[in-house]
Amino acid sequence: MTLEDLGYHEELGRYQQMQHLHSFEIGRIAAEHRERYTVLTEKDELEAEVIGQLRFSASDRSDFPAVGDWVAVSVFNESDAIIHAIYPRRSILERQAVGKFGEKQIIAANIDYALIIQAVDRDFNLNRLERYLAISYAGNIEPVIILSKIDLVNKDELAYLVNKIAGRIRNIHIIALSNMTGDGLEELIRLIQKGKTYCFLGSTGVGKSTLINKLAGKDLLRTNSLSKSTKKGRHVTSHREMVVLEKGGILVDNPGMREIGLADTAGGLETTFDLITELSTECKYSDCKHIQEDGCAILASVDNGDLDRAAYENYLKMVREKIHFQSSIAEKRRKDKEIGRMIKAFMKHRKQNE
Ligand SMILES: Nc1nc2c(ncn2[C@@H]2O[C@H](COP(=O)(O)OP(=O)(O)OP(=O)(O)O)[C@@H](O)[C@H]2O)c(=O)[nH]1
Ligand SMILES: [Mg+2]
Ligand SMILES: [Zn+2]
Repeated sequence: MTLEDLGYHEELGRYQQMQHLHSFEIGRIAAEHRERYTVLTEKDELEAEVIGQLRFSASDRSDFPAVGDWVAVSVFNESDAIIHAIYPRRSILERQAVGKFGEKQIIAANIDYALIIQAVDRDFNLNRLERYLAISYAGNIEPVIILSKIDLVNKDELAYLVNKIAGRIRNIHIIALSNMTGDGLEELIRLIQKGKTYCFLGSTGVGKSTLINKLAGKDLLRTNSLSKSTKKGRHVTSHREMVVLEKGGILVDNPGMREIGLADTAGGLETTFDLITELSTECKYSDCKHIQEDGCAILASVDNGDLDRAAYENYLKMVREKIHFQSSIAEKRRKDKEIGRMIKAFMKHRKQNE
């Protein structure tokens, strides 16, 4: 495997020089299992841990490597390694950490395309699609919508669903496919380029791992159909994992996601709801919240049917969530500072009494 197969680009070389990282090998994080990482280099697949220094200076999870990260490693015992540094990230796909107040979780780093997969069955949900779009745009990542399991519906039912998406979400590539019949697979294969990284997102059971196995042409990943012992409805994929295609292209499989809480969404909502963004420039007041103000162009468009009411409501919900997250972060920082001050005072006191 060459570094180019792994998605290497020139900025990495420049950074390596600037930071004097030549004495280390460069590799990409392919999987994470509880603070141990699989790192792919030009020659090897390594099992790695982060160096203590990096661990101690980390202020939160995002200072640790994530799947997709480029890292500087030193190798020992042939296949063990220490991660010394993380290269700057070109893009970050992140969400609110589930159940952790004011924290973010990196889903994957250095992603070019987010392949957002929804099955045509009960999984289909436009509000959730918009959530995935928001985190993709916020991370500077191009989203593509994949409607999976189209073997379960007829042509008319499929057209109805595609229209529903198109009626609410503009400027988006939609690929409808079936892993069973192979319909639509060619269209996805045409999208996949050598050296580019594709992150598969979606609920559990929509067929992410099955699709990656199809694209790879072999059963690399465990899927529901292969594990008879797994009960229906249980998550099959348990951790993120990168697969490098022989034909080129890097795919990242994910466990099914239930919650896609918005974290930092700079630009994410504005791009996802581009119609609302456009309309907001026509509101009478420049600080319009679009809830009940006079002369609100957005409310007027909802009333006359130009703007989908459900999209508008989803937008408001996500704006509130974003504001809430930002205030949780501020609160968390305040608390961390307080704890920092307490530790400092304690150390000082201890020194004085030595
Ligand atoms: N009818 C139909 N079933 C499919 C298709 N693709 C996958 N399946 C089935 O859906 C189930 C789930 O597939 P997986 O690939 O494991 O789903 P996943 O998205 O990776 O699920 P998690 O790993 O739990 O997130 C399996 O039983 C597959 O056989 C499809 O195109 N059509
Ligand atoms: Mg899976
Ligand atoms: Zn308004």
